[in-house]
Amino acid sequence: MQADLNFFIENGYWVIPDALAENEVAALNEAIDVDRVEYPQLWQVRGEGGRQQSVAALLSSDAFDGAIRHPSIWPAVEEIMGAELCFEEFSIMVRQAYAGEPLAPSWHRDTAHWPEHAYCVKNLSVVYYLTDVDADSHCFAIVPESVEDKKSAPDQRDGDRGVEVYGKAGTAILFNAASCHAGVVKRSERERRTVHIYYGHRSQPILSNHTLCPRRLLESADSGERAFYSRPNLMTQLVRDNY
Ligand SMILES: O=C(O)CCC(=O)C(=O)O
Repeated sequence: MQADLNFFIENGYWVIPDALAENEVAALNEAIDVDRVEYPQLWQVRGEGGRQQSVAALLSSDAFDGAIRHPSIWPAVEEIMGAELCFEEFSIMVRQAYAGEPLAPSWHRDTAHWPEHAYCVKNLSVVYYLTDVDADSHCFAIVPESVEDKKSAPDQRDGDRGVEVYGKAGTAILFNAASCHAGVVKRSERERRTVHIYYGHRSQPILSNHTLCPRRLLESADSGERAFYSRPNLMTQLVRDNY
């Protein structure tokens, strides 16, 4: 773990191969298939050569819950984030097969740096690959940036030094959401599926109102889980308090 943490400190990301077992990947893909058939209206079509995304999957199924605090990633998430760790966002993305002209990746940073934090992380993201990803398929890419560099709040947003991350279905990529990153669309006959989770700190402002968090998680019988979901976004607070 220390070597991986050191890599994270130097580069801002951490890859965990085989984070999900084959049967777990299959179960998630099956739940996605059901969700797309039953609730197509909840899948946003976002262009970018065929990007579809749902931020509502936690509402239609509990099949995704286990990925959020999965034992294969959880020690790393806790180590990086520290004591005030809380839930922010959950979504599923499908990038369809693409036969068009190459698209310029949209390099961006999701959030700000937090220089006062031990690893400069305001929000951590975990991306799970649910399909095999290699040089010929759509992939996640990130510009390596060390904790030391982040302290000077860099704002470069190009992918000149970007690194494409490949891995089998079941791979998890943890990254500082303030790092410059992009989805890279390839000319590919393969669909790519991913789960995207964001983590924050209870003391920090809410990241987004994208994900409505279900009551079964907010009011979990497990005190650790309840603490993790105890700083819901505004939309979740309103639903919890009024409905
Ligand atoms: O992997 C991708 O397709 C894009 C991921 C991304 O941009 C994000 O997680 O903010």
